[in-house]
Amino acid sequence: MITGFSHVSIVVPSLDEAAAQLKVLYGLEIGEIAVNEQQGVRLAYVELGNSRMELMEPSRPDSPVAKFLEKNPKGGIHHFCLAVDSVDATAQSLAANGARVLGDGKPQHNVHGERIAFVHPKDFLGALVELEEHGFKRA
Ligand code: CMX
Repeated sequence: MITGFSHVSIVVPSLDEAAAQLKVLYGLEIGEIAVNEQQGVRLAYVELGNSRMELMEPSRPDSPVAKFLEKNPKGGIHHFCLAVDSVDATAQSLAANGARVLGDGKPQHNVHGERIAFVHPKDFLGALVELEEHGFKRA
């Protein structure tokens, strides 16, 4: 069951350059940079009070996010993320209703260790959606 909105995620060619631009133009600070090896991303968050923005760059050449940058060299919105009470239960319910949950079925985790899953964009109005277990409550 969807319980809230978690974040919007933007892929950037360079986290350092993105951080500098957000600081100079908007007075926004990025948090600590972390690496999620499983997902192949180096990432940081901009806390916005009622929500957050996630900035990601590839952490290795075969990162899925590197593929995104090949198609969008200047970066752009990659996905948005909804909090759910249970990734497994939500994925099962989606599958039962014909929506495709991406991946090979192995559990995936975000940088906080929470369970995540991605829904095929064609089954969510054309947008890539991440489901994050309890992500909203962490805020
Ligand atoms: N926006 C829109 N469509 C996208 C997309 C995007 N950002 N990324 C992929 N797609 C489309 C593909 O074109 C493909 O469409 P078709 O089936 O019509 O050809 C479809 O979605 C499936 O993509 P795929 O690459 O074939 O499927 P995979 O299962 O190999 O991988 C995905 C899908 C989205 C999980 C992977 O490409 C990806 O982006 N992984 C990174 C996930 C991520 O952002 N993790 C960060 C976690 C952050 C944290 O630690 O907190």
